[in-house]
Amino acid sequence: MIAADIAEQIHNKYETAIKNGSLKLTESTSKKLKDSVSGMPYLVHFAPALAEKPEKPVSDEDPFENPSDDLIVSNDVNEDGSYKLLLNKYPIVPEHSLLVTKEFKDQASALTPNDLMLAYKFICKMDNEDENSRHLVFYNSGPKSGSSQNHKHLQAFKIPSNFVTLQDKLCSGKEHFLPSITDEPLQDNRVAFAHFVLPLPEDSTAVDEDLLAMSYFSLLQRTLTFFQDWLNEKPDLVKSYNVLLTKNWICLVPRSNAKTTDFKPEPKPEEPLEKITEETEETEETQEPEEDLTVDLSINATGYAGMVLVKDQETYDKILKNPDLIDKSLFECGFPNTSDKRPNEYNY
Ligand code: B4P
Repeated sequence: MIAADIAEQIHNKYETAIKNGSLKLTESTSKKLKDSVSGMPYLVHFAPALAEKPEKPVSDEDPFENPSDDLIVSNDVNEDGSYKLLLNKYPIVPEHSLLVTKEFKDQASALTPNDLMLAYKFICKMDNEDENSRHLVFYNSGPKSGSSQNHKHLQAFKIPSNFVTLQDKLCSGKEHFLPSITDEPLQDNRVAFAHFVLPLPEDSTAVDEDLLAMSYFSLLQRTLTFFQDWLNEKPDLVKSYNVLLTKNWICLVPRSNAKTTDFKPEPKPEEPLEKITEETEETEETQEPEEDLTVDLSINATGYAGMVLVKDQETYDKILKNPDLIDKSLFECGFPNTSDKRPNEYNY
């Protein structure tokens, strides 16, 4: 059972950790943007100080095994010996916390019904803090999901006020359902990347382990299908995905790359030499230099709720000029949207 005053405990621990220097909030500026095609809202955090941070942990040590007391909010947050609650040592938003398994478990392992219920109850307790407070719990699973630590952990922070995510829009006014042959999970066909969303019951007392587990596994089944289907074209694919959970919905996103710079575009089919020569002759004088659309983004689960972390000025400038580059990046780190495909076309 999670303590009724857990939000207050996190707040107090965070304030103390900031004061005594055990934790440092990295400064960032934030900008709201919107995709011109899908209308997907984005919140871009620009944190140039993070460019200095190594991408991979510098040592193999597990930071969650014996964390500093200054970061431990609870050693047994669910009072069942399964999870501890820590403060994130390197946050860019205040009170970013981590639900970490007490015993080492692999970050690539599936969420259990107990993990899901704990995450949901945690959100309910945190959202109760005040009526405008909404929290996101997320799980970066597998090497391409954006995760940097292998010890199983879920992360949680408050969704910035007045920020409406893609999933909020998709689920607005929709009742909970489980997918069936006639009812596919929700997926917005205006964004380029695959994502699977289910609304959760409005009444939290109707949500139990079974409902969460059935929702999660039905989305996981669709998510993992990509790794079977793409095996011939991309034999190096490793099973990776993101889970995003709020009080209102659950979303899974299959992942192909952790960073946009890892994306390898499909080679263009070769054109006959004759044709290329002709076209070159005709267009030589009028051709404009192509706009450089490459950006350097590392994307974790939060990106697929529209919250994007940018560490370098060049990428930030490009995104401000052309916010549609975010959809392109989410696509490059995910898989193509499947909302136009019928379930029997991708064989579950
Ligand atoms: P992972 O799932 O493994 O990785 P991540 O959140 O993508 O963060 P990463 O570590 O790759 O850092 P990044 O530069 O992308 O989570 C591991 C978590 O454990 C991280 O939160 C990490 O900070 C934390 N951690 C590591 N060592 C720790 C220790 N000794 N004690 C306690 N906690 C420890 O991102 C930099 C930061 O920004 C991360 O905190 C990340 O979670 C956060 N972030 C990224 N995108 C964000 C967004 N859109 N909004 C708000 N915060 C965001």
